[in-house]
Amino acid sequence: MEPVRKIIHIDMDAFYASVEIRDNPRLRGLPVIVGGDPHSRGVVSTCSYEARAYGVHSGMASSRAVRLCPQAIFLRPRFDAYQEASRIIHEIFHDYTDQVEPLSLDEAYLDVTENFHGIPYAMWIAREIKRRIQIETGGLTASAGISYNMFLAKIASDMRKPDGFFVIRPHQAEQFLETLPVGKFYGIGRVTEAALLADGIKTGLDLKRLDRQELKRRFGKSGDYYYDLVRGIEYRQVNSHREPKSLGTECTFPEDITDLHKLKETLRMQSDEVAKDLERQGLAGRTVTIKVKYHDFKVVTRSHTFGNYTSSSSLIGETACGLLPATEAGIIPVRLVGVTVSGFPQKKIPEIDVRQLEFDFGDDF
Ligand code: TTP
Ligand code: MG
Repeated sequence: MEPVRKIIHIDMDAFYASVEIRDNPRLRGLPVIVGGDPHSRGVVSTCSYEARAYGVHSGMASSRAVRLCPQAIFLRPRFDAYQEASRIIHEIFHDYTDQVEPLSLDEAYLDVTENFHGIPYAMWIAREIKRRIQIETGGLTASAGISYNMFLAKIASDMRKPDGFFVIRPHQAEQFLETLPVGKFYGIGRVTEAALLADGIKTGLDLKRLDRQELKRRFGKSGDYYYDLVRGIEYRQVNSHREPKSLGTECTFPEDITDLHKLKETLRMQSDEVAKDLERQGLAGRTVTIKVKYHDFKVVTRSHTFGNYTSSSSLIGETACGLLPATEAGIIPVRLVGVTVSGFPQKKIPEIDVRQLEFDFGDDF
């Protein structure tokens, strides 16, 4: 039988805010918010745990964050600094294995079942990675989750944040999942969560009581996935070659816009940005999508698909502008526009190697 996988999920704590505090230690212990202009409809990127105590969180309007925590230190993001810290932590990961799947600047999955140093326990590796991150980034902390599949490792890394370390062993998984709120299950977003809660399905145990048929009715093709997941079984594998499905950018205007020229100018600039990004990643796509958010927060998207792949800034820009008349922009004031390119060439996906789980894994983790 194949060995049980040993998966580590690492997630930096209050990442952008922690970098800011590292670079300006006088901020330590204070509520620090990193985000867009509170006077100009910016949003919170993240905040220190001290600010979280006031109810501030990622994605919240900066103006609201300031009302909740008027004494907060408000900082604009410095992406270069975050990218540099990200580079360091990803280099550390690759010292142990090539099986690293980055999820974002501050987060990755590692499959350390086999690792470069022959270290037998994932826990040892996770401890060492945490320690090295702290030393090599000049004081940033990460949380680590360890388990035998990706979902459980990710849940585990969230359990003891910040500076967390949490292991979910195979024999603990099912019981652990039974008490987990449904909103924490992989892929269950806010809308699905609300629908489940409305039907009294609150925890993993409630989810486990649904048969395959019912799960398929609720989740479509993913029904089988959830049937297994809630029983602690997940076949996803750490994919070190994962490529983005789309690349895009968007921006909120300081004031609502009705002027079509201005909207098109923004779309062209955004197309240029996306084209550069495509080029950097060696990608080209067939579908151009624009997103328009009206002043009342209603969102529409419009797409066009070509017969060929493109990464041309001017073609993406012209296509994006050409899609604008298919929206009510120019009539209804617009708050945000964005451009996305998707439809990248399909690479052949390797067959998923379905591994048997061995549940009496004991403490050898
Ligand atoms: P997260 O890992 O989600 O958050 P975090 O690292 O700030 O805090 P936690 O301790 O809970 O992990 O995101 C990583 C960074 O990505 C975060 O520091 C800022 C950025 N980010 C945004 O810009 N906007 C967002 O909505 C989110 C969620 C994150
Ligand atoms: Mg984080």
